[in-house]
Amino acid sequence: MQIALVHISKGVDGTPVSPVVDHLGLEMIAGILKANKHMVSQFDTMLMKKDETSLLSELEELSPELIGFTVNYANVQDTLNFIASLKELLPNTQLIAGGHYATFHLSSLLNNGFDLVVLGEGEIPMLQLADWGIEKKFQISGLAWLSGKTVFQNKPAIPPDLKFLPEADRELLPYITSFPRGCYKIAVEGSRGCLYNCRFCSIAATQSLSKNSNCRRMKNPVLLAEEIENLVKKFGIKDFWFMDPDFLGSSRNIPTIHKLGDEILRRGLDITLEIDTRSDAINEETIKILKASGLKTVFLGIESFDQLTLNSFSKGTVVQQNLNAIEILENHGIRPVLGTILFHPNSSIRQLKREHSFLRQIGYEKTQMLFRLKMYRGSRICAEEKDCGGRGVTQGEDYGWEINDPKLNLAWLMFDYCRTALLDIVFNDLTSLFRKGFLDTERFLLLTDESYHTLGDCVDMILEAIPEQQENCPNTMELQNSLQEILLNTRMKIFKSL
Ligand code: B12
Repeated sequence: MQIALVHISKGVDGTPVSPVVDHLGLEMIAGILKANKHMVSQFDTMLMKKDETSLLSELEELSPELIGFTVNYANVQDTLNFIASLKELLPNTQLIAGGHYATFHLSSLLNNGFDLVVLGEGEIPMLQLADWGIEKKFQISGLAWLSGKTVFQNKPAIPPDLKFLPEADRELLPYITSFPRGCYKIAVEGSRGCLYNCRFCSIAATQSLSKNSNCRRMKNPVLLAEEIENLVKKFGIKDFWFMDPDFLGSSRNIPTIHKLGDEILRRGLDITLEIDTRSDAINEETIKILKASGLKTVFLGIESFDQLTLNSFSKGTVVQQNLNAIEILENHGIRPVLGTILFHPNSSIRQLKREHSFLRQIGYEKTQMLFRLKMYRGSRICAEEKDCGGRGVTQGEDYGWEINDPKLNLAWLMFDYCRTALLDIVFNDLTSLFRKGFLDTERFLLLTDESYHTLGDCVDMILEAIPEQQENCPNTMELQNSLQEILLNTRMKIFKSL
């Protein structure tokens, strides 16, 4: 069968602060389909620098029987607009949506033009659909569709052991290497699933749909090192990003991780690695081994430096573990990128002050610059918090819940005002200079850090102005003017240094 897989990619710039990444989910689906003799073409608008009009005519010409779209919060509206035009050109092609967003928003996607939604992992349902045809949809686990106005939904598929999945199909990788080094990363995976069940997380939510909570499936480390070596040899690629929700996992997984590190080192690949993990999994020995094999950056799901907040998220970590992890990474010269959730339904000014006392020391430039909880539909917090009523983040919205306390809301508004102004320096001014060749990667990153670091000064001012106890809120205009001064100074300092 002829199949197309499409990623209408939004929200990535192809710069050192916002590198392009290939879509491993679609590459894995293409891998299993091709291994089973189906004809598959992949399209990624960012990687291929393709606009939506030319994509439309290419798809019309190809005229596949199935087209799968990966849908997320950032691209859902553009994808829906796109399929509205596509349906006119290819009325008989089945349009399928997949991914985390699709899994939890299947009804609105089906009501807005998609013929099918695949819940959770897509390899097996897509293969069965391609092998058996749409008529057999009743027998294919993980499929949802509309009949009249009613949504029909089969049970989610049982996620397969990773050893049964063929390798990802990397046909689009030659496009990615047209970006300068440092502006792209190649997606690989060592595992799927997470052993934990944090209340805010939609990965845990997807796992629990298929009754697969607290399970982690790992790849064979020798085969994975071989896969990486082949990518290096075939495409000359050097920078890898592990997509695992939690790369290190529990202490039982550590021997496998060490084996992978040793295997990569033994092959002398001279590559860089980035992983996502939890603070309680960071230990000296593992970090030493991974550093030797190329580890450069670790995204740490810190969430908070306030124990009550960590407990309320069912995170299962303590503040000291967060601090230890950061220290270990920095001692080894590895860059931590801290995922933080400072604003959530139980936040208070007192808690923010506690968080700030740590982040002021660590430096806000080490954070991901996202600070407010996103209520992902499907997550426990989204179902349980009355503020949100289970709807979660919807199209055109950022967070999916309101802040009711006026003081906290003011703190957020000021925080966000500064955050966006600093992001603007990086994503507009510095990015444009970088693109014109006035800044190299190293300087771009240095100036980015300098910009983000300023958030610490801003938060000092915000928290000083908003009292914990007193009823009255401060004068917003005055506070905003003072913040603007700090932000203007930062901007000027950065531009003077150029
Ligand atoms: C890498 C990554 C990114 C990269 C993008 C990589 C890329 N090219 O897509 C970057 C940093 C750019 C990114 C951005 C965003 N991301 Co992101 N990202 C991830 C991350 C860490 C790994 C994704 C991955 O490759 N997983 C491994 C592959 C094998 O799995 P997969 O992609 O999920 O695909 C499988 C299934 O989902 C499904 N599937 C996916 N697409 C399709 C399509 C079809 C047709 C079918 C049948 C099945 C199917 O089948 C695949 C194979 O089993 C995940 C967390 C995680 N560990 O999964 C978050 C995650 C997917 N991202 C998330 C979000 C919200 C975003 C943003 C919307 C954030 C934002 N507000 O800007 C943006 C979207 C921008 C965009 N690309 O359009 C959320 C999604 C939450 C949700 N409930 O929807 C996640 C789960 C993280 C989280 N919990 O916060 N992200």
